[in-house]
Amino acid sequence: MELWLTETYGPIRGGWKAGRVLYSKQSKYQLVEVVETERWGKTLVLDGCMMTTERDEFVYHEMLSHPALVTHSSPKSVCVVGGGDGGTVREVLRHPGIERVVLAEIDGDVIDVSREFFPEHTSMLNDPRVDIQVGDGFAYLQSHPGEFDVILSDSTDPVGPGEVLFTQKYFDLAKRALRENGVFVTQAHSPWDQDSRLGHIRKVMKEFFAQVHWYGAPIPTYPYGWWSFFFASDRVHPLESAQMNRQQEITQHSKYYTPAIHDAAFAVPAFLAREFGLSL
Ligand code: SPD
Repeated sequence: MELWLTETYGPIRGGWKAGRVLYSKQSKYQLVEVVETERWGKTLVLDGCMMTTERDEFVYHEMLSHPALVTHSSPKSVCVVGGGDGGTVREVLRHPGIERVVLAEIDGDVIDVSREFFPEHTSMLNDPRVDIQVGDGFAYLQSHPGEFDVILSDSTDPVGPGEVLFTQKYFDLAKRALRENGVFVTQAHSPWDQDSRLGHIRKVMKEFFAQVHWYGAPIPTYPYGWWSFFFASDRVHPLESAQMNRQQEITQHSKYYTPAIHDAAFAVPAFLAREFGLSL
Protein backbone atom coordinates (compact mmCIF):
# COMPACT_ATOMS: atom_id res chain seq x y z
CA MET A 1 0.00 0.00 0.00
CA GLU A 2 1.29 3.46 -0.89
CA LEU A 3 1.43 5.95 1.95
CA TRP A 4 1.10 9.69 1.32
CA LEU A 5 1.71 12.62 3.61
CA THR A 6 -0.84 15.30 2.75
CA GLU A 7 -1.30 18.88 3.85
CA THR A 8 -4.56 20.68 3.28
CA TYR A 9 -4.26 24.43 3.10
CA GLY A 10 -7.55 26.13 2.41
CA PRO A 11 -8.64 25.07 -1.07
CA ILE A 12 -5.44 23.21 -2.00
CA ARG A 13 -3.87 19.95 -0.90
CA GLY A 14 -0.26 18.87 -1.33
CA GLY A 15 0.82 15.24 -1.28
CA TRP A 16 4.21 13.62 -0.75
CA LYS A 17 4.92 9.92 -1.08
CA ALA A 18 5.77 8.82 2.44
CA GLY A 19 7.42 6.01 4.32
CA ARG A 20 7.35 5.44 8.05
CA VAL A 21 5.98 7.75 10.70
CA LEU A 22 9.02 8.00 12.94
CA TYR A 23 7.44 10.03 15.72
CA SER A 24 3.95 11.18 16.62
CA LYS A 25 2.96 12.78 19.88
CA GLN A 26 0.61 15.46 21.07
CA SER A 27 2.74 18.02 22.90
CA LYS A 28 1.28 20.61 25.23
CA TYR A 29 0.74 22.85 22.18
CA GLN A 30 0.41 20.79 19.04
CA LEU A 31 0.62 17.44 17.30
CA VAL A 32 4.32 16.87 16.59
CA GLU A 33 5.18 14.32 13.90
CA VAL A 34 8.24 13.21 11.99
CA VAL A 35 7.49 11.42 8.73
CA GLU A 36 9.85 9.92 6.14
CA THR A 37 9.13 11.14 2.62
CA GLU A 38 10.61 9.78 -0.60
CA ARG A 39 11.63 13.09 -2.16
CA TRP A 40 12.38 15.32 0.85
CA GLY A 41 13.72 12.92 3.47
CA LYS A 42 12.60 13.29 7.06
CA THR A 43 9.91 15.93 7.53
CA LEU A 44 8.78 17.73 10.68
CA VAL A 45 5.02 18.19 10.68
CA LEU A 46 3.19 20.33 13.28
CA ASP A 47 -0.58 20.06 13.46
CA GLY A 48 -0.59 18.66 9.93
CA CYS A 49 1.60 21.45 8.42
CA MET A 50 5.01 20.70 6.97
CA MET A 51 7.51 22.82 8.85
CA THR A 52 10.84 21.64 7.55
CA THR A 53 12.39 18.80 5.61
CA GLU A 54 15.92 17.46 5.37
CA ARG A 55 16.33 18.31 1.68
CA ASP A 56 14.80 21.74 1.02
CA GLU A 57 15.18 23.37 4.45
CA PHE A 58 18.22 25.36 3.40
CA VAL A 59 16.22 27.67 1.14
CA TYR A 60 13.92 28.79 3.93
CA HIS A 61 16.53 29.06 6.68
CA GLU A 62 19.07 30.89 4.53
CA MET A 63 16.48 33.32 3.20
CA LEU A 64 15.01 34.04 6.61
CA SER A 65 18.46 34.82 8.04
CA HIS A 66 20.97 36.16 5.56
CA PRO A 67 19.15 39.21 4.09
CA ALA A 68 18.93 40.77 7.58
CA LEU A 69 22.40 39.73 8.69
CA VAL A 70 24.28 41.02 5.64
CA THR A 71 22.50 44.39 5.71
CA HIS A 72 22.76 45.24 9.42
CA SER A 73 26.07 47.08 9.85
CA SER A 74 27.35 44.88 12.69
CA PRO A 75 24.95 42.23 14.03
CA LYS A 76 26.02 40.80 17.38
CA SER A 77 22.84 39.94 19.24
CA VAL A 78 20.04 38.01 17.52
CA CYS A 79 16.70 36.62 18.70
CA VAL A 80 14.96 33.81 16.82
CA VAL A 81 11.29 33.54 17.78
CA GLY A 82 9.99 30.03 17.09
CA GLY A 83 12.44 28.03 15.00
CA GLY A 84 12.80 25.18 17.51
CA ASP A 85 14.18 22.91 14.79
CA GLY A 86 17.41 24.93 14.97
CA GLY A 87 17.86 25.61 11.23
CA THR A 88 17.68 29.39 11.60
CA VAL A 89 20.12 29.44 14.53
CA ARG A 90 22.57 27.40 12.44
CA GLU A 91 22.44 29.98 9.63
CA VAL A 92 22.75 32.95 12.01
CA LEU A 93 25.94 31.48 13.47
CA ARG A 94 27.57 31.36 10.05
CA HIS A 95 27.99 35.13 10.39
CA PRO A 96 31.25 36.20 12.04
CA GLY A 97 30.75 38.66 14.88
CA ILE A 98 27.62 37.06 16.33
CA GLU A 99 28.02 37.03 20.10
CA ARG A 100 24.60 35.81 21.23
CA VAL A 101 21.58 34.06 19.73
CA VAL A 102 18.46 33.62 21.81
CA LEU A 103 16.13 30.88 20.59
CA ALA A 104 12.69 31.63 22.05
CA GLU A 105 10.61 28.54 21.25
CA ILE A 106 7.34 27.84 23.02
CA ASP A 107 7.35 24.07 22.52
CA GLY A 108 10.29 22.26 24.08
CA ASP A 109 9.16 19.02 22.40
CA VAL A 110 9.93 20.55 19.00
CA ILE A 111 13.52 21.17 20.11
CA ASP A 112 13.89 17.64 21.55
CA VAL A 113 12.40 15.94 18.51
CA SER A 114 14.58 18.02 16.19
CA ARG A 115 17.70 17.09 18.14
CA GLU A 116 16.75 13.43 17.73
CA PHE A 117 15.74 13.39 14.06
CA PHE A 118 17.31 16.48 12.43
CA PRO A 119 21.00 16.56 13.44
CA GLU A 120 21.89 18.86 10.53
CA HIS A 121 19.34 21.46 11.62
CA THR A 122 20.31 21.32 15.28
CA SER A 123 24.07 21.16 14.71
CA MET A 124 24.68 24.57 16.33
CA LEU A 125 22.23 24.41 19.23
CA ASN A 126 24.98 23.44 21.68
CA ASP A 127 27.15 26.39 20.68
CA PRO A 128 27.95 28.44 23.80
CA ARG A 129 26.56 31.58 22.15
CA VAL A 130 23.09 30.01 21.96
CA ASP A 131 20.66 30.74 24.78
CA ILE A 132 17.60 28.46 24.50
CA GLN A 133 14.52 29.90 26.15
CA VAL A 134 11.60 27.49 26.15
CA GLY A 135 8.59 29.73 26.53
CA ASP A 136 6.42 32.32 24.88
CA GLY A 137 8.47 34.37 22.38
CA PHE A 138 5.95 37.16 22.67
CA ALA A 139 6.55 37.43 26.43
CA TYR A 140 10.30 37.05 25.94
CA LEU A 141 10.49 40.08 23.66
CA GLN A 142 8.30 42.04 26.02
CA SER A 143 10.78 41.57 28.86
CA HIS A 144 13.90 42.28 26.77
CA PRO A 145 13.57 45.76 25.28
CA GLY A 146 16.43 47.20 23.25
CA GLU A 147 18.54 44.01 23.28
CA PHE A 148 18.74 42.78 19.71
CA ASP A 149 20.32 43.86 16.45
CA VAL A 150 18.23 41.38 14.50
CA ILE A 151 14.99 39.54 15.32
CA LEU A 152 13.91 36.66 13.08
CA SER A 153 10.36 35.42 13.43
CA ASP A 154 10.48 31.75 12.44
CA SER A 155 6.87 31.05 13.28
CA THR A 156 4.15 28.71 12.16
CA ASP A 157 1.56 30.16 9.78
CA PRO A 158 -0.63 33.17 10.66
CA VAL A 159 -3.52 30.94 11.71
CA GLY A 160 -4.11 29.18 15.03
CA PRO A 161 -1.32 29.45 17.63
CA GLY A 162 0.94 31.38 15.22
CA GLU A 163 -1.63 34.11 14.62
CA VAL A 164 -0.43 36.20 17.55
CA LEU A 165 2.96 36.59 15.82
CA PHE A 166 1.33 38.64 13.06
CA THR A 167 -0.51 41.16 15.25
CA GLN A 168 0.02 44.85 15.89
CA LYS A 169 1.04 44.07 19.48
CA TYR A 170 3.73 41.65 18.36
CA PHE A 171 5.26 43.99 15.78
CA ASP A 172 5.29 46.72 18.42
CA LEU A 173 7.13 44.41 20.84
CA ALA A 174 9.60 43.35 18.16
CA LYS A 175 10.34 47.00 17.40
CA ARG A 176 10.91 47.75 21.09
CA ALA A 177 13.15 44.70 21.53
CA LEU A 178 15.46 45.91 18.77
CA ARG A 179 18.44 48.18 19.26
CA GLU A 180 18.73 51.30 17.15
CA ASN A 181 19.37 50.34 13.49
CA GLY A 182 17.83 46.93 14.14
CA VAL A 183 16.28 44.67 11.53
CA PHE A 184 13.19 42.52 11.97
CA VAL A 185 12.29 39.75 9.52
CA THR A 186 9.23 37.55 9.65
CA GLN A 187 8.16 34.67 7.50
CA ALA A 188 4.64 35.14 6.09
CA HIS A 189 2.46 33.02 3.87
CA SER A 190 2.39 32.31 0.15
CA PRO A 191 1.61 35.17 -2.24
CA TRP A 192 -0.86 32.77 -3.87
CA ASP A 193 -2.82 32.29 -0.64
CA GLN A 194 -6.50 32.65 -1.45
CA ASP A 195 -7.14 34.78 1.63
CA SER A 196 -3.86 36.62 1.42
CA ARG A 197 -3.13 38.92 4.31
CA LEU A 198 0.13 40.22 2.87
CA GLY A 199 -1.31 43.71 2.37
CA HIS A 200 -2.67 43.73 5.89
CA ILE A 201 0.57 42.46 7.45
CA ARG A 202 2.58 45.08 5.57
CA LYS A 203 0.20 47.84 6.66
CA VAL A 204 0.39 46.84 10.33
CA MET A 205 4.20 46.55 10.20
CA LYS A 206 4.39 50.01 8.63
CA GLU A 207 2.91 51.44 11.83
CA PHE A 208 6.16 50.54 13.58
CA PHE A 209 8.92 50.52 10.96
CA ALA A 210 9.83 53.22 8.46
CA GLN A 211 10.66 50.60 5.86
CA VAL A 212 8.84 47.34 5.23
CA HIS A 213 9.86 45.27 2.23
CA TRP A 214 8.33 42.04 0.94
CA TYR A 215 10.59 39.36 -0.46
CA GLY A 216 10.02 35.85 -1.71
CA ALA A 217 11.66 32.47 -2.17
CA PRO A 218 10.69 29.13 -3.71
CA ILE A 219 10.01 26.55 -0.99
CA PRO A 220 8.71 23.39 -2.63
CA THR A 221 7.29 21.85 0.54
CA TYR A 222 5.27 24.88 1.66
CA PRO A 223 1.79 25.47 0.23
CA TYR A 224 1.89 26.75 -3.37
CA GLY A 225 5.68 26.36 -3.39
CA TRP A 226 6.38 30.08 -3.23
CA TRP A 227 6.84 31.76 0.13
CA SER A 228 6.90 35.31 1.53
CA PHE A 229 9.00 37.17 4.06
CA PHE A 230 8.91 40.76 5.30
CA PHE A 231 12.06 42.76 6.05
CA ALA A 232 11.48 45.74 8.35
CA SER A 233 13.75 48.41 9.74
CA ASP A 234 13.87 52.12 10.38
CA ARG A 235 17.29 52.71 8.89
CA VAL A 236 18.55 49.60 7.14
CA HIS A 237 17.58 49.13 3.50
CA PRO A 238 17.56 45.57 2.11
CA LEU A 239 19.44 46.47 -1.06
CA GLU A 240 21.25 49.74 -0.39
CA SER A 241 22.66 48.52 2.94
CA ALA A 242 23.80 45.11 1.67
CA GLN A 243 27.52 44.59 2.29
CA MET A 244 29.01 42.74 -0.66
CA ASN A 245 32.02 41.38 1.22
CA ARG A 246 29.74 39.76 3.81
CA GLN A 247 27.38 38.47 1.13
CA GLN A 248 30.29 36.82 -0.65
CA GLU A 249 31.60 35.33 2.57
CA ILE A 250 28.21 33.74 3.29
CA THR A 251 27.97 32.47 -0.27
CA GLN A 252 31.00 30.26 0.40
CA HIS A 253 28.86 28.24 2.82
CA SER A 254 25.34 28.70 1.46
CA LYS A 255 23.42 26.34 -0.80
CA TYR A 256 20.81 28.83 -2.04
CA TYR A 257 21.78 32.36 -1.03
CA THR A 258 24.00 34.48 -3.31
CA PRO A 259 24.23 38.26 -3.75
CA ALA A 260 22.21 37.99 -6.98
CA ILE A 261 19.53 35.86 -5.27
CA HIS A 262 19.35 38.51 -2.54
CA ASP A 263 18.61 41.28 -5.05
CA ALA A 264 16.19 39.16 -7.06
CA ALA A 265 14.22 38.11 -3.97
CA PHE A 266 13.20 41.71 -3.29
CA ALA A 267 11.85 42.24 -6.83
CA VAL A 268 8.08 42.55 -6.44
CA PRO A 269 5.93 40.98 -9.17
CA ALA A 270 3.45 43.43 -10.70
CA PHE A 271 0.33 41.69 -9.39
CA LEU A 272 1.62 41.75 -5.82
CA ALA A 273 2.45 45.43 -6.10
CA ARG A 274 -1.06 46.13 -7.39
CA GLU A 275 -3.08 43.84 -5.14
CA PHE A 276 -1.26 44.29 -1.86
CA GLY A 277 0.52 47.63 -2.21
CA LEU A 278 3.90 45.88 -1.97
CA SER A 279 6.83 47.67 -3.51
CA LEU A 280 10.52 47.99 -2.89
N1 SPD B 1 3.67 26.61 6.08
C1 SPD B 1 4.82 26.40 6.87
C2 SPD B 1 5.50 27.65 7.31
C3 SPD B 1 6.49 27.34 8.36
C4 SPD B 1 7.42 28.40 8.69
N2 SPD B 1 8.31 28.07 9.76
C5 SPD B 1 8.94 26.83 9.66
C6 SPD B 1 9.95 26.60 10.70
C7 SPD B 1 11.22 26.11 10.12
N3 SPD B 1 12.32 26.47 10.88
